[in-house]
Amino acid sequence: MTRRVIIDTDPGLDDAVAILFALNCPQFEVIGLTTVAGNIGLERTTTNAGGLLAAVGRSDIPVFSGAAMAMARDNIDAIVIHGDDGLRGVTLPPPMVAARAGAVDWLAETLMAAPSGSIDILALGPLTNIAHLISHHPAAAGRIGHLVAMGGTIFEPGNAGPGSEFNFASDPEAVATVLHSDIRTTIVPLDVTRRVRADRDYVEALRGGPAGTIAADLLTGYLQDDRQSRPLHDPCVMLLAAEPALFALEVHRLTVNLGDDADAGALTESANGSPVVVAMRVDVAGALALLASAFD
Ligand SMILES: [Ca+2]
Repeated sequence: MTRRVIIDTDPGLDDAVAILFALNCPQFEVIGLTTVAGNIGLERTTTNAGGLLAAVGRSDIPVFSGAAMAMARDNIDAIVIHGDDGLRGVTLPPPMVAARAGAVDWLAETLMAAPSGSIDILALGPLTNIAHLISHHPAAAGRIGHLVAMGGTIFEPGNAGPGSEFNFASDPEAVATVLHSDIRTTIVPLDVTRRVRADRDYVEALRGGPAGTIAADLLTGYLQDDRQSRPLHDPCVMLLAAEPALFALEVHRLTVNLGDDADAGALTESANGSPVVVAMRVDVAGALALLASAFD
């Protein structure tokens, strides 16, 4: 069955590959992209989102720009990984259609206009937009069918702080807002995303159609510095939404570190934490095969 989805994103190399997969995956009808500052500033993530849609002839899908700043702290960014354009220098065409401002208001209007529970949100960046939606439009937020978010780590070392993951460290207050909400949420942490890795042979095999070639070019940028393989963090969100049986899901009771220390945004298991579904293991071969299948 096709699910209507909105992708909330900060592209970003692995975001871009995740979006291309979703556009090619028959399980999804992508009804819009909302952008957030994260991997790089908001202006660039918004341009990248529109450019990606233009590159694959899908400028019928609207782009709405959202939060330029985290809820309560300064932005961090990931230029070292993603390059200063967020895409490691892969050139996309300019957007065919200008993005509009007001992602959070558009999310609210769209959710209110659709049957309750009929739209899922696939969140690939800091959760700032979703948290603003919950805070300012709680009735609309309550109509989200399923929120699947890449972020956090349970047992793996962090990639922002010793125990904190980049998306969640970028806006810990937003994570807390989501965890405290009643939205049906599944978190896809580093424990899973670090297992699903692309190496050069895998990337080259994606080439063929236009979307596969763009995905391969993007991932080639991600593999530079002679790395053997790189994790496909954000695509795991799409893979879980498309084929949950590939993942082992567990309910964990989690709190998020709201301090100012190096581990801000880290998750901790706690008896009085919020229960949330977490993907803890993945069928790696199945996940990589499903991702590649969309680019055949
Ligand atoms: Ca991302």
